[in-house]
Amino acid sequence: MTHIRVINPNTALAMTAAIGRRARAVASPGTSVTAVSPAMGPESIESHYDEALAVPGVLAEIAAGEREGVDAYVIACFGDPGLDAARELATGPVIGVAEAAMHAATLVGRRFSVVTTLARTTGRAWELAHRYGFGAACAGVHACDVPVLALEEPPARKAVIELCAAALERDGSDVIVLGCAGMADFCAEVSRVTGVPVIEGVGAATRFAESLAALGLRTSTRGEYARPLPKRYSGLLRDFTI
Ligand code: 2AL
Repeated sequence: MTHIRVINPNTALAMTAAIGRRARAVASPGTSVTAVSPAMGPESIESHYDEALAVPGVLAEIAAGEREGVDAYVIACFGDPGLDAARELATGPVIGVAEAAMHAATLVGRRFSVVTTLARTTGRAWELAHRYGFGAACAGVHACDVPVLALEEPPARKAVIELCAAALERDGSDVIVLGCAGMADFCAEVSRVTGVPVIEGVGAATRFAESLAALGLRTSTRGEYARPLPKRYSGLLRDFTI
């Protein structure tokens, strides 16, 4: 059995449960999925401040997963918070949902449009597209201006669907990437309405994580992703001492 831990970096437990349901719905029969939220951190992530302060909780969950023998991890927030640091700590692969969604999008189309939450998060999505090598494939990043925790309310779904249709027209794109882990449930409906492949990163990252684990592939420890050097951490971070 391959054990994949899906970490929702925010502390909204209803969202963690929905993310877990989505990951389990796509996982292979030989994969067990546990979905967790950090014990500390912001209830939603929609600024650089939120993102920075979500990372210690994410790393604590990676450390806990290592003690339990988890095989691979998914970081289920579209900013991929703490991804590099998580790779330094984890033995098995760690996949971010933005990274997974953008990779998947370029396997099924030529150019993708990202539809995300608040306008202030679009810069981060662009930054990640460039970082992962998809600057040319990313045709646009569009904000529906619905905060993360309001995505569960009925008007949000309509706003996201309408924006996805408009984004395809405006960008001349052929694939939609949903830019928030809280949109995972929207995937089938957006696909039905728009007629194009719609990628939500939780499912894509879960499948990539189990594929890598099945192939026996781990993060390279040669160079940048080697284990962090032991040193003293003080104050509130003293428990992070390696
Ligand atoms: C996210 C996400 O995926 N989870 C969260 O709290 N914020 N991303 C976003 N663009 O708002």
